[in-house]
Amino acid sequence: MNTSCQTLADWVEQVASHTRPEKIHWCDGSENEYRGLIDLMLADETLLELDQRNWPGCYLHRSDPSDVARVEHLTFICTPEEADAGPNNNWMAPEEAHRKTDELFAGCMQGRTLYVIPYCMGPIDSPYSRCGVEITDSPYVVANMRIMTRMGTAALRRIEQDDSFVKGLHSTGDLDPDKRFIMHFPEELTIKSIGSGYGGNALLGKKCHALRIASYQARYEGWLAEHMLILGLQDPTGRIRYIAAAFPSQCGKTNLAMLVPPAELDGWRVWTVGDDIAWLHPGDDGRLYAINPEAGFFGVVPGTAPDTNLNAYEMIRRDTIFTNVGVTADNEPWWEGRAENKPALDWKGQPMSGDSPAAHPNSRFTVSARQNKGYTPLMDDPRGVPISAIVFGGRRRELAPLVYQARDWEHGVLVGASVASETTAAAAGQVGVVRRDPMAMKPFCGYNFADYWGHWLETGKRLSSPPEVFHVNWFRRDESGRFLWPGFGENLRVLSWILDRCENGADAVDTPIGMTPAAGALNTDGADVSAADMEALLHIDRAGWRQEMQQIGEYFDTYGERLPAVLRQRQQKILGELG
Ligand code: GTP
Ligand code: SPV
Ligand code: MN
Repeated sequence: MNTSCQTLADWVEQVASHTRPEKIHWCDGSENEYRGLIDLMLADETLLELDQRNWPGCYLHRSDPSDVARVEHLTFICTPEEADAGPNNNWMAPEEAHRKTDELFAGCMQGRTLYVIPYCMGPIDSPYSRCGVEITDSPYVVANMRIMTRMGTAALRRIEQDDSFVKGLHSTGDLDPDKRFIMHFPEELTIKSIGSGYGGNALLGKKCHALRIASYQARYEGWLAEHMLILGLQDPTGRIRYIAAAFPSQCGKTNLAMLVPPAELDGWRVWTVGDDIAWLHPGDDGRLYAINPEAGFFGVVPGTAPDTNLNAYEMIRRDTIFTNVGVTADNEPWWEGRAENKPALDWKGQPMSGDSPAAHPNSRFTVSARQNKGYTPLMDDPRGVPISAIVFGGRRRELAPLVYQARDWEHGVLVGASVASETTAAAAGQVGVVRRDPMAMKPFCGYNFADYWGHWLETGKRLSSPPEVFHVNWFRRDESGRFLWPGFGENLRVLSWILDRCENGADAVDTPIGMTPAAGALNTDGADVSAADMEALLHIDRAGWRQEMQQIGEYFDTYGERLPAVLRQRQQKILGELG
């Protein structure tokens, strides 16, 4: 036995007798172990070595071409009552879900090694952190989990102390999409994932644990698990304030979290606390505190360029696992947006041909957060950071203005619940279709959204100094498809207006949907944006918004009686004001 935690020892034994692996390896999280896994994967070509002179410690993994994104249609929340999963989730009865997956897991690790990965989401010594153990037969998953989480012996010690952990069972199976399931059993703190080796389907600490299971736990324990970046914004006086922002997948979280200020905004600095997930707790002082449960970044590669995200561009020059990018003739990784060199092979390893991209649109880098220039030791602070503003956003070609502010917490919950965004390559399916994605949690909330909004409203009541709530949209376009807003580093101009608003500074115009920047209140000196574009970006199209608020009302209808009454009241009030 490798642990004093009897529950864990029993579970590993039971899984092993069911899946029949050749070997069992308990991960200690050491450098040596990582090195060994890399060598193993180089030997069987799960990993390909990239040019080690210019890209030290960098490797390429090509996933199965049918396994390149999250699969929302194969992801289930398995609560005893269907209504508890809500219209926002696929539901399966727990017995059926266990039966279906247990059948597929039977004997699936024969000839393979079963890895036991103890991990901690959040700083090891934080009361807000939660542990899990992932069992997997994929060395690629182990290597990624080592970068993405606090993994190994320290986590195991904490698990033995807490005597509680989330059980995540994973196998790549035979990668047959018809035998692929991502099952969540929130009441059992259990995940079973089979048939995919990719990202959020397979690195179970991330979306499965830190969002779906954690959101469910958080509801009963009085906190929030959210799809949010966390950044510290240092102004020219040296003062740092913290912002948490929820945008759907591939809508700009990693980029915003690592923002490099434009030259005109001298003296500002951004510190990255997290780029994808935030766990939020009301503090004793009535403020909301955030920790990032992760330790690394699993970021979108395409578009990572010196002029858009210099910090990320430099961060992934060493000790990075690339998944599904192209390669150059001299064996460097290549993706759309990388200025230098050109691709020889695409992400499938085929010679480049026609217009098809070298890197898959959902190709990813996995890298330790410590390699980021914006790294702050506050990432490891067990208390987390106090949040001044919560920002929701989506990718909307039309309608949603560059920025607006909610009137109060309740209105903020309505603004979050109303988020809609174009679908992206992060999930299998059609790209570019606008869908409702409340709080950017549509694929990740482990329970009924109506109850979740209720929990947000209750959380607000426990905060004497709640964060101000905003909505942004970096993705407005004109008829020709051109982005109206330059985005990336320039987004700092919007963040600085947001921080001013948090202290009742900066002029705003009162509109039915909330407060927008008054003319000239948003500093655009030196920004590449015309006065006409700026006007379009801040314009509130009343007819369009009337339709939008009506659609939000219809969406709320699908939640029936469980919808908190106050959300309906606020939606009706705004609809009335839009005349
Ligand atoms: P996930 O990891 O899937 O959750 O994505 P994310 O929300 O972290 O998005 P990310 O920052 O990786 O950005 C996704 C895509 O949007 C990339 O191709 C970026 O280049 C692009 N992008 C990010 N910020 C901006 C922006 O301000 N303007 C524009 N036009 N594009 C942006
Ligand atoms: C997302 O899709 O929001 C991601 C990538 O961050 S994954 O880990 O695959 O969920
Ligand atoms: Mn994400």
